[in-house]
This record gives sequence, structure tokens and C-alpha cells, in this order.
Amino acid sequence: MPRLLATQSHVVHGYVGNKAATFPLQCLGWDVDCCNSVQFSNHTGYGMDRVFGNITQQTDLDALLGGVFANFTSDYDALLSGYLPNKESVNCMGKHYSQFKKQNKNLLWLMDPVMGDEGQLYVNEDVIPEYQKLTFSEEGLVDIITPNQYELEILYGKKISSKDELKQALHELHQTVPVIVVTSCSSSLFGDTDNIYCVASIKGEAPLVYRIPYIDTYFTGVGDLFSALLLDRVTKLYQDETNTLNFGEQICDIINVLQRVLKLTRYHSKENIKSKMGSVKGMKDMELRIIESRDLYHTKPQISEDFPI
Ligand code: PXL
Repeated sequence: MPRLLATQSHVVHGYVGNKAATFPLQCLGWDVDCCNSVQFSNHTGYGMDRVFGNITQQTDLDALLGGVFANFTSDYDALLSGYLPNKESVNCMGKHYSQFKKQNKNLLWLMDPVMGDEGQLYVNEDVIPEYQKLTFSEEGLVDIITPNQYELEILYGKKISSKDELKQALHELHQTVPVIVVTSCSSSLFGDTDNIYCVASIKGEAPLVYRIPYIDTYFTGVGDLFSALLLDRVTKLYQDETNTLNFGEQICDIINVLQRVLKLTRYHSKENIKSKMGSVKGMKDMELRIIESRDLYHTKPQISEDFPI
């Protein structure tokens, strides 16, 4: 059974971070070890005055990651990192993951540089240079990154206003990172507000562009689920000795899985929920239906007749 270590959020209620990633990965046959970068009552979309709990302090994160890697020196096939709230936690994850990757060159490290979306930063500004250091490290230790366009611009250090500029940014980041998936691009880049666009790029190949029908509801944790599914697919792609798996098709499959999870989530939520945004009841109703989606994570999903998806 492949084993993975994931360092990202734990929420007591709901499904973001490790709560969004663990069960789907377990369904796909992974043994998932979780290191929690925060332990919060719920995600921050409920409003900061409704978030209770703690950030894992650097000394604790350092002891946990140091201890795990000391005890299990060659036990991981993949490393995943997601939401880390501050400079110290990104630095600590980066230090331990880098050291472990150097000792285990064959494992895959997916780093989701969670910083913000649509022009809004939702972590401390001082995480930026930490993510840039890991992304542009000449040692090339990070295998996959999954920024949205805003996060890509932050890493790149420049705004991206055209497809050519996007290509240039990808080219620059590919000097050190082999796989880049820009999970959502601004609608202006493709002149189309009805759809969102995902751009997936492997170093040395032309980037692939995916048009995704826009679902007009507010979901949280979708990026975390995307990263988890991507790490599973890319691991299988790299291990595929028969050469039958194809990167472009894998991304297409992941997008289809996510669309089904979102439709199932919307199906289970009450109507008109957008008007309840910001309320605990409204946000609770829009939590990803991670468990109900259990049959959807595989390549060939078993879709129940009960759901119109
Ligand atoms: O990546 C989503 C996420 C992860 N962790 C926490 C969050 C969110 C989104 O709101 O609040 C704590």
C-alpha cells in the first residue's frame, strides 16, 4: 500500500485540508499520515470571529515532522503540503520535506502554495518568500505545484495578463518544478466569464488548457481535494511501466471527479444557499460531501441512480 504524509489543516467540523484529502486518498488505496498545521473548529470562511482553535506552533511542528522522518526514514511514497498559516510553518515544512526528499529521491512532493485567491491574500504576507525559496530552489526538490492564477503571479513576482505571459511564467517556474497545474485562471485571460480554466503543464511539453463549466455556488476545500487527487494520479503516471496512462487524460479525469463531487454537494445542500453566505448554517450546508462522494473518486466512478450527476 503506498503511503503519504500530508501537512495541512485539520478542522473539527467540515471538509478542508486534511479532512478533504484523507478519505478520498484512503478510498484510492493510500495509507495517509496527517500532520496538522492548524486545528480549527471549522474553516475560515465561516468568519474569523467563528474560528476557534490553534495554529500548530513551530516547535511542535518541528518535533512532529522531525520525529516522523527520524522514525520512518524510507516509508513515504509521496509528500503533500497545503495550508500553512505563517512563515514559520512554511519554513519548517520546507526544511523537513527538503531533507527527506534528498534522502528519498523517488518520492513525489506536491506543494500547494496556499496564499490567496482573486487578488486577496489569506495568509501572512511573510509566507511569500518562503514559498518562492522552495519553488525556485536549484535543488529542484518540489515535483508538483498547484497554484491558482493569483498564487502563480505571487510566485512569479509579476501580474499575468495574457496567455503569452502565462506561458512565460510557466516556462520560468519549470526551470525548477516539473509539473505545474494552475487550478483556476482569471476569466479575463480567456475572455470567457461562463467557464473557468485550468492549465496543466509538464516541463518540455505544451501546456494543456481545460474549460470547466462554472458552478455558481461557494465551495471551500475544492483545491485541497484537487491536490490530493492529483498526487494520486501523478504517482500512478510515474509508476506506469506499460505507458498507457496519459497526463492530459488524468487531469481531465480529476476535473470530472471534482465536478461530480460539487454537483453532489449542491444536490444535498438546501436551495438559495448563496443568500446564506457568511452564516454558520449557510456555510455548513455548503461543506463538501466528501463521504457521500465515496464512489466518485476512482477513474470509473460508480454513479448511483439516485443522484442526477
Ligand atoms: O484550503 C482551504 C482551507 C484550508 N484550511 C483552512 C481554511 C481553508 C479555506 O478557507 O480556512 C483553515
